[in-house]
Amino acid sequence: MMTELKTVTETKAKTHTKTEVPVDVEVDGSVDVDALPLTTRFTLGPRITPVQRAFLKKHGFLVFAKVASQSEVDMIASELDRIERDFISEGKKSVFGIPLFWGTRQNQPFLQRFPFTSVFSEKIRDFVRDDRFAPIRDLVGSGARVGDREKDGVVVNRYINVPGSAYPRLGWHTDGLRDLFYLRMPKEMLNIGLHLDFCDEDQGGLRLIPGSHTQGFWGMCFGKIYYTNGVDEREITVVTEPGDLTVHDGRLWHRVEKSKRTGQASLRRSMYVPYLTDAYQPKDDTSKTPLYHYAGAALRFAKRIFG
Ligand SMILES: O=C(O)CCC(=O)C(=O)O
Ligand SMILES: [Fe+2]
Repeated sequence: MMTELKTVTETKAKTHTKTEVPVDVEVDGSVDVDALPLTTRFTLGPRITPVQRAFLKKHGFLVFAKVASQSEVDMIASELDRIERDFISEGKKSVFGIPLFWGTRQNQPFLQRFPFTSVFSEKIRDFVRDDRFAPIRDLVGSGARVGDREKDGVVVNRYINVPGSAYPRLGWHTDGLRDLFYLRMPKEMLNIGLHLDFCDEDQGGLRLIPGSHTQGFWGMCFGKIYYTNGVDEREITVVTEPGDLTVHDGRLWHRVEKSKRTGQASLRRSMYVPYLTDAYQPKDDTSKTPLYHYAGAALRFAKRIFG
């Protein structure tokens, strides 16, 4: 019988208390996925297990504990600092048509969303191709490739709660807005996120509504108001440690909550790797800003003005 090691973090997300008791539990192949808590942190092995698949199908997300080491997390963080320095000296405003989100921090420019990082860093490019991610690629679809120059590439977000922050949080959305914008049903799409910082309830971070990936087209359009920020009673907090990997279905409603902390202690960095199976559509310096980026920006602007 298949045996799988599971880490469980008990978090009372609903009541927003902070009782986190990580426990390692042995789970055999016959485990009933309904019996697993939503706070389950799985271990990524050589293949995705049936239990992991069932959890993803039911809830629309998965958390894998400590997939990257601290030294890999540090490597990514320092590559970001280098890329930021280069972009500052070049006065860059966008990459391949995708706008850069610049904030300020201690009166210095601070880049809060880095698209296409693997184009600017060989180390990141190698890292996202590591063998340990092969089961994740297979989960997306056989033959899935890393879209270094497609969509927004390997994106890194840096959320921070400081006065000049352009990006302390991100309101409710599904990742299918682009397709909805073109009035077509988003295809099943998995988002693979690597989390560089410890993130508990107070740190804000990823909130999602489990099971909301099954809602269909209208639910994705109108299930919630895009880019609003309120707490939803169905939401859960995804608690992460540096190096944790999350998989979430792009049709799931999710948001990023603002940190209750301020300054350096509020920094949260997440890296999203696009694994793609559709036709190859690379971008370059002549690529135009996609229309849905304007739609997203307009919604965020309207929200700022009208509340
Ligand atoms: O930072 C995260 O974990 C989520 C970011 C996100 O949802 C997005 O960029 O679409
Ligand atoms: Fe998202």
